[in-house]
Amino acid sequence: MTLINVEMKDKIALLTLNRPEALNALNSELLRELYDRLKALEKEDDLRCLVVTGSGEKAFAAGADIGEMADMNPDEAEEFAAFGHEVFSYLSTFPCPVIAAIHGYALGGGFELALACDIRIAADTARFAFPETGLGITPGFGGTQRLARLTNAAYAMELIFTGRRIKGEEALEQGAVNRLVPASELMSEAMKMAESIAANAPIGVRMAKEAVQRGLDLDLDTGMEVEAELFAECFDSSDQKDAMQAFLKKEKFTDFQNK
Ligand code: DAK
Repeated sequence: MTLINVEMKDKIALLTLNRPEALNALNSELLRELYDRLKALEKEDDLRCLVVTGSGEKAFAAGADIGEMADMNPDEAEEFAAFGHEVFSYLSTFPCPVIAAIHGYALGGGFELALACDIRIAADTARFAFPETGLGITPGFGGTQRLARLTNAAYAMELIFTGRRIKGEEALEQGAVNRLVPASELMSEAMKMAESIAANAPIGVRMAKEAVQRGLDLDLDTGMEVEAELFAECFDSSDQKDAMQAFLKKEKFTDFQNK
């Protein structure tokens, strides 16, 4: 059985965590498969956007697999942590946008998986929390860092220290998700957003993602320099030339070649 289903829909890859009997809990096998699938997808020249979701009605992902972690010794925990970090940072720097489509539970590592994506769309059934401190650990897949950057440090600390479970409305209000939609519209909204990204020039989208991400760790002036450098790289592409020429001829250009 495969733990990650991948469906290509035109230029969009839909990745579905496929472990519904364990609420898509993230074990090493699933993380390994996610990593391998991403590596294979990176080679697809036509790929423009990824959408990540969970299978079943109940969960996006209910966290790292507690059964697997429970008896780990420190060496095993370190290995699990190192590989998990590699997978999550690969996902977050993947060379096209990644949208999380979240329904049901997004807890602990599941919340962190959503936070590692570029954009989050939540269904009204979504429930977010960091239960880790109640299990004697800290969030370890980037939650302490990403939630604090996305919302603010005090809010991230409140959620992490208390383990309080929040609904989509609060996540939206705090900026932890981009959009909140009825569950029945979750996938169509996520695909619609992916399609509008896929309609743009891959080089522009890719460089913009890199500029935003690198800039988050920089002061404004250095961030502007990074932006200028990535802006300049776009001028090496035929997509930029073709799209601008088409504009000058008052034509609409949609035939981006990723070149
Ligand atoms: N791990 C393993 N199995 C899980 C699971 C999880 N996180 N969450 C649910 N399951 C399994 C349940 O054990 C159950 O399996 P069976 O008993 O049927 O075999 C099945 O999924 C259905 O769950 P329930 O029967 O419990 O369903 P309910 O509707 O009653 O409750 C629930 C749903 C989501 C409220 C409940 O399952 C629950 O509380 N789950 C645990 C949620 C949780 O605490 N998540 C955080 C895990 S800790 C690190 C990296 C990562 C992390 C830490 C460090 N480093 C790199 C250092 C991350 C840690 C975590 O995510």
